[in-house]
Amino acid sequence: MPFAQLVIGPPGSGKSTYCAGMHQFMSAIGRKCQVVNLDPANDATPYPCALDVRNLVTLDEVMDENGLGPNGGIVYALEELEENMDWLEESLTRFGEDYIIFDSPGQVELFTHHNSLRNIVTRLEKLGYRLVVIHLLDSHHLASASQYISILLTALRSMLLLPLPHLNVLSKMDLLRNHGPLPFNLDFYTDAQDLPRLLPHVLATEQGSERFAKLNEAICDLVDSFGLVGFETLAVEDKASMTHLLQAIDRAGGYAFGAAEGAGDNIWTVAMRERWGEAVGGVMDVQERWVDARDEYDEFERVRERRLQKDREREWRRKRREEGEYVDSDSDDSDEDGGSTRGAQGGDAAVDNVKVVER
Ligand SMILES: Nc1nc2c(ncn2[C@@H]2O[C@H](COP(=O)(O)OP(=O)(O)OP(=O)(O)O)[C@@H](O)[C@H]2O)c(=O)[nH]1
Ligand SMILES: [Mg+2]
Repeated sequence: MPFAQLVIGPPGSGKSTYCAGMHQFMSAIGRKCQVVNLDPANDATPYPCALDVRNLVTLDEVMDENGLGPNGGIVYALEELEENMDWLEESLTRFGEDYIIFDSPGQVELFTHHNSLRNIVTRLEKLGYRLVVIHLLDSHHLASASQYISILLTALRSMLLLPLPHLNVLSKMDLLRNHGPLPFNLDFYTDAQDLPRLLPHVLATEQGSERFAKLNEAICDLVDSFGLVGFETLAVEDKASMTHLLQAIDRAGGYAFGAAEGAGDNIWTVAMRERWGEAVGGVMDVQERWVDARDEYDEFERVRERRLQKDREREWRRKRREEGEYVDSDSDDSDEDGGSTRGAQGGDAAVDNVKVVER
């Protein structure tokens, strides 16, 4: 009963980067994981690619042979994959029970109104894969009320097309602050409730939107009253963010309730039982880390990393000396209690002085 994620999202929303980050993260917690590329246009994958759809079909071939452009080519290539599911099924058997992450193309129609991807995941489910859809949507859409309404609809549409556990994820949280202040706190957008409060902002900021006021209101009421859409957040290089997200994924796909020991990720099993993710990565933490106090946190983490690096170097030199090797001394070695002389007056003091809560 292997577990898997299907990573979808519009072009450039961060799918391949996420696959690389999640692969790295899982390797660090000891979970055996493979990334499978289902994007025939992915010329250079940022992760070690365990299986590549381009061994079956490439975008260039499809475009040349059928006189198609890139968008039509990708849809055609996915249809080819659907026709050749035996190839995929056979290739996957060599990964046994390993956790699989499927990277996919960014064509929105594939996960809103085209059947190939749905048929492919249905076949995977029949093979016993327990899939969770990770739908990445760029957080810059929060900066515009009408774009936010649009991504609510995209999320809803793919939830209807792909009937699987589904997590919508606002990606690139670390860049959100660059898009100016938001009229609401982050939890307003992640909870997606009380949406009619957005409407005055659509009217105030988007030219010509009065013509669509009733439509926007109806959409907000629809999403609001069914309570189906919500969002997780992600900054792919932030460990707290990845921890929080993987916990949510494991709960959604059932990994949290079985198989964890079987897959060998004991560190993670302990983390889940002790609910680490609840201490970090809550929505208001994310807002503080990436929106309200980003500079302070960045400085805090820079200085802390420098301090840790110095500690590692000092430890390394100490061990070499114990083994009788000659090692150049470092100015910080003179400090007998292991603290950094320079740091105590400079960088390290900054760690203690930064006015953010250490998480
Ligand atoms: N700052 C920041 N940049 C990110 C993050 N995730 C992705 N990116 C950047 O966003 C750009 C697009 O990322 P990709 O991973 O290629 O996006 P994709 O969804 O796979 O794109 P397509 O395959 O073309 O649909 C790259 O430049 C990434 O480095 C993030 O969390 N933070
Ligand atoms: Mg990609």
